[in-house]
Amino acid sequence: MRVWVLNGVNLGRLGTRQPEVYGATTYAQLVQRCTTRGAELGLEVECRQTDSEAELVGWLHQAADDAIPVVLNPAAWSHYSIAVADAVALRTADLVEVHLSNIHTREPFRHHSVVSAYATGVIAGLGVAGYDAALAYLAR
Ligand code: CA2
Repeated sequence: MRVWVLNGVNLGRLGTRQPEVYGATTYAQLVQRCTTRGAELGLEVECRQTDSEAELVGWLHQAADDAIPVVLNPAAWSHYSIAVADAVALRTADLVEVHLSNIHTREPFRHHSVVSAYATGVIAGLGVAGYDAALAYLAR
C-alpha cells in the first residue's frame, strides 16, 4: 500500500532549532525513519515537505483522486488554513494528522487545528514517534 507523509511549512528546518520543542531529528532523518518504518509495515512511503500552501493543497487533491492514505503534519497551517482544511475534507482514504509537539500545552493560538475535524485521527506530542504510530495505524 502506498502512503504519503506530507509535511507543511518550516518542517524542512527540523533539527536545526528548538530541539526542546520539536526534538533533534532532522527532516532528512525523519524521511529515512518513515521510509524504513513503512517498509517494515509493508508500506511504500513517499515523504514530501513544502513551504507552499498551494503545493500542499495540490498534493491533497492528488491523494484524494488516487485514494492514497496520508500522514499529514500541516504545521502552522493547522491553525488557520481553511484552504488546507477544505482539501483534507475532500479525502477519499484515511488521513492521520500528526504534530511533533503537544499543541494543547503550548500557546493558545496552537490549541486549535482547523484540519482536525476532517482527519481520521490526530496524534500530538509524541515527537517523531507520532509518525510511526500513524503509519502503524494506516498499515493495520
Ligand atoms: O508540533 C508540530 O508538529 C507543529 O505542527 C509544528 C509547527 C507549529 O507551527 C505547529 O504549531 C505545531 C512548526 C514547524 C516548525 O518546525 C521547525 C522545527 C525546528 C526548527 C525550525 C522549524
